[in-house]
Amino acid sequence: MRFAGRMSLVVVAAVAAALGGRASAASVVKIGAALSMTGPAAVYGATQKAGIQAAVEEINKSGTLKGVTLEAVFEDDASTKEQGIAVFQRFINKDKVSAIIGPTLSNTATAADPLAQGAGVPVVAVSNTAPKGITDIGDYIWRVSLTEAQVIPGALNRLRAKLGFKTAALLYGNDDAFTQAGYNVMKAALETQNTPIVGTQTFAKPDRDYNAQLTALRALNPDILLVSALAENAAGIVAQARQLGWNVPIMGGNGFNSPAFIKNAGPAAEGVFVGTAWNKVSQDAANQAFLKVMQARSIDPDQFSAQAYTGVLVIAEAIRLSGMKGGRDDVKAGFLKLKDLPTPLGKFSFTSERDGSHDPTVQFVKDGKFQIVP
Ligand code: 1QQ
Repeated sequence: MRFAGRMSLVVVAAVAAALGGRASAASVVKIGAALSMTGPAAVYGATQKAGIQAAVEEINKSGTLKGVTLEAVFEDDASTKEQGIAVFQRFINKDKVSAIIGPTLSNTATAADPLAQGAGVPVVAVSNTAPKGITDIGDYIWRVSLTEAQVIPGALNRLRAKLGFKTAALLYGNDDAFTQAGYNVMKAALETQNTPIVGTQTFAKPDRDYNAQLTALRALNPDILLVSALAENAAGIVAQARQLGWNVPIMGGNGFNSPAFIKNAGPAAEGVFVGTAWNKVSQDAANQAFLKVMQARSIDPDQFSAQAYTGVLVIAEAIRLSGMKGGRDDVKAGFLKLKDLPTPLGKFSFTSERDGSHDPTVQFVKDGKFQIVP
């Protein structure tokens, strides 16, 4: 009897310590990550997930968020609006996350983000690049990824100076919010820069044969071909253009920024240009630290993992700026204060429109890898 009494006291003490520990120490802040693990954007989702996992572990290990532990909850948005909506509902109502990262595609975001806006859950877009229809949904929608409008006009100017092109042709996917928006930006930039557009063709995500469009554009003899496509279509388009023997310089939109594009296009990818939000060779301390973290995990990072990593960094910084409070409105309040945060993308701030702000650059494919245009 005495023995049992002693035991139960020990048990009570242990339980009390555990409860006390939990109450005084770590509150867990959940971040929902809605990423494309299947469907046409799966190549981006895979590296985004790697970036988020690395950032969450690094932040928890560093102890910068005293009393707060981050926890990422991953769900597949399947590259579709329908699944994006279902995942957002789950994050908002069931997992009760403090913030959502994603969804991968702008197309999905246009349908899912309004749910978060309505529920007062902050969203951090880390790969949506359609200039309109994302952050203008409302004051809970924020974005780390630079838009096509922030990247493409400058990239075109750089390439014009380098290549001296005088005319252009356009090829774009007409069934996706991002590929359409990218086309609008390319067209407007060429017009502003007084470069005549000699021809325009379209395709849709399920298409695999682009020979008719490429042949039609080639006959118009443009000096450069601009393509707004997701990675899988991009690889097919570039491979088929080169198979036709068409050696025109090609510049892609953000969909080209995946190593999967290079892998799938093979040698045809050589020389293709793309504006990018991440300067992989940046010597900035924050980028070097990111490269080291990824290397330790045996991951060769891409722009999408760098942006996703940055998405976690801005949420962590927002929590810190809110006095280590991680409620939904604490995170949003922190975003309003965040300024010049060191990230792999450079010193990061939000614009007054809640979009990202940092310097873009231009890369091209050389020896099967992206290299920064010198
Ligand atoms: C978008 C994009 C895609 C190419 C990457 C996920 O930029 O949908 O906005």
